[in-house]
Amino acid sequence: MAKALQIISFILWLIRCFFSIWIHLGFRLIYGNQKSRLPAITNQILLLPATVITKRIRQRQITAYEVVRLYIERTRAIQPYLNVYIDERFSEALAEAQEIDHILDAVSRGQRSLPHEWTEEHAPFLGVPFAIKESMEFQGFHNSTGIVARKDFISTRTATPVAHMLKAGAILLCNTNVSEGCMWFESRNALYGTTNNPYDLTRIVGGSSGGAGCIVSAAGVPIAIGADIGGSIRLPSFMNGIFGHKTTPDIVPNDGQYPPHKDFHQKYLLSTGPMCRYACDLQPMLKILAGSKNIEKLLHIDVPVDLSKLRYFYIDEIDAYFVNKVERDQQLAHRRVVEHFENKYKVHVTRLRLNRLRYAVSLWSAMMVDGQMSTRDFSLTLCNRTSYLNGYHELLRKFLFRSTHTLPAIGLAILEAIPNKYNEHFHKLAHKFYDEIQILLGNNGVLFFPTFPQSAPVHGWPVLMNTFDYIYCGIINALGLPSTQCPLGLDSKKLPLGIQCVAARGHDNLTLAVAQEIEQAMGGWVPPSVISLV
Ligand SMILES: *[C@@H]1O[C@H](CO)[C@@H](O)[C@H](O)[C@H]1NC(C)=O
Ligand SMILES: *[C@@H]1O[C@H](CO)[C@@H](O)[C@H](O)[C@H]1NC(C)=O
Ligand SMILES: *[C@@H]1O[C@H](CO)[C@@H](O)[C@H](O)[C@H]1NC(C)=O
Ligand SMILES: CC(=O)N[C@H]1CO[C@H](CO)[C@@H](O)[C@@H]1O
Repeated sequence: MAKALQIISFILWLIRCFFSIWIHLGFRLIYGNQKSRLPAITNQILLLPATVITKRIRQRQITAYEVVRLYIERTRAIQPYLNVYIDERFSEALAEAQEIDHILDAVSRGQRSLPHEWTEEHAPFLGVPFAIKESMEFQGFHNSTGIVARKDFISTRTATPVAHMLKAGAILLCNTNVSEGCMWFESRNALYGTTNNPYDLTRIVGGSSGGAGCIVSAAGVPIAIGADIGGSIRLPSFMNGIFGHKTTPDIVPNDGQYPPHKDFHQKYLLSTGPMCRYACDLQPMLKILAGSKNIEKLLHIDVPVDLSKLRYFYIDEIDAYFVNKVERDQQLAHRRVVEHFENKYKVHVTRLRLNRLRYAVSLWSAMMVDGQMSTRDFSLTLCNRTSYLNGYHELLRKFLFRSTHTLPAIGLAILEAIPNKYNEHFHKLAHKFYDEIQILLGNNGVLFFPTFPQSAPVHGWPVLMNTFDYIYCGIINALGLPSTQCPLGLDSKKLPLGIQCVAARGHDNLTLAVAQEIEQAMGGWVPPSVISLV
């Protein structure tokens, strides 16, 4: 068995190398050497963290109207290059900003008092523009999740975390592209086309919250909401060079998203959470998304963390069949993070080898189906939950150019229906692993872990070449741990590098504190376009 897998793995590697050369040559021929040519960022306000924007609006140094106008202008300017947003509410957003300005002006002239719901405590994002993913409900926006059968679906209500942001004073600008059914890490579908990477338009933005990662990085909004069941916040945050936090499960409500979540997803795998360019925005946003009641589950979220008192671990790669090894540039960046903590805090960062990681894909898959032999849940999702997609039939149609589904979606529909008698075993093993890792990390342990083995691949590439690489993120979902993806500057191809910091369940406080330190040390988000302030 092991020998056979080794041989298959080797053959796949050969095929990869072969295709790699041809595909890269092909891309070179089609696109030439032209990489990112996004318009320049021309205003300082487009470079500020959300929490600084709102402070300046409150102090009347800038108006909410000016902020929203600038971000709308930017979003419009990048759309032809990136194809990132789906529905917009630009004129409503401007009107909301104007209302904020009217009232704040009146307050500063002493003509009235600040409305209770607009105090800093209740509205920490007053006047800050934001975006959501298309699979998340906002009344009046599409909620089709890139599925053609749901083409004309318009949300009639607003998802709870989105409502929480609005109540905190943030202003919604638009929703953004996702992968079909939110189950793949390339944001492409037959409804809205493909979203391009702001650092290099020939590359992917990741998924499923790919549009959200892209628009934040390209300075179309300062912050966005994503959701993550197997990497959907962290993969796009990684590929677009921003911060993304997958929270401890069951902290942020997951309602109002398609596909609808199940109880066991909410308990272990699925987390709705913040995506932003600056680490300082993560914690305030997490608090708002969770809501005042749920955030109490994270007891010490407001207590400052002494980084010299933590225990540190790192894992350099997942050694498993069909999972790619971590590229050299990424490895070097991870080393720099480890060395930074060792030098600055005089701690030892322990290298871990966890044999169970070899089964990461099986563990995640078993958790996704709650240990059942097979499901046809995704096939149901793809057909608007009224019938089942026949994967084989659809694959044939795809080859005849008659299908409106993407190849990864069809592949998943086929795979999930194949009975796997090992799911029960791996489900049990995942729970055991879960208990072990909680004990290992304990109250003060932080684990550095790769987010993805290479920087953003070219379009179409992941289907063949990176099929299982999402598992660097997925295994963290299977273990129900909080994780913050942090950008680490750019590699030799001028694409973002990144790393995850992970902690035990409920210890989001640790990963968020470490993320701020990593930002300080490694420089954080690097703008994908030239800055020429006028
Ligand atoms: C999708 O499902 C809903 C019921 O859940 C049904 O009302 C609607 O007609 C279906 N639409 C399509 C295009 O299948
Ligand atoms: C999406 O919109 C349709 C109405 O067009 C609604 O029935 C459905 O509940 C909405 N939300 C989700 C998560 O499907
Ligand atoms: C982080 O939060 C956890 C759980 O709420 C708590 O037990 C721990 O003491 C906190 N750590 C620090 C350093 O505040
Ligand atoms: C390439 C493509 O299909 N882009 C579409 C993305 O979605 C917006 C909004 O629905 C359309 O206007 C674009 O044409």
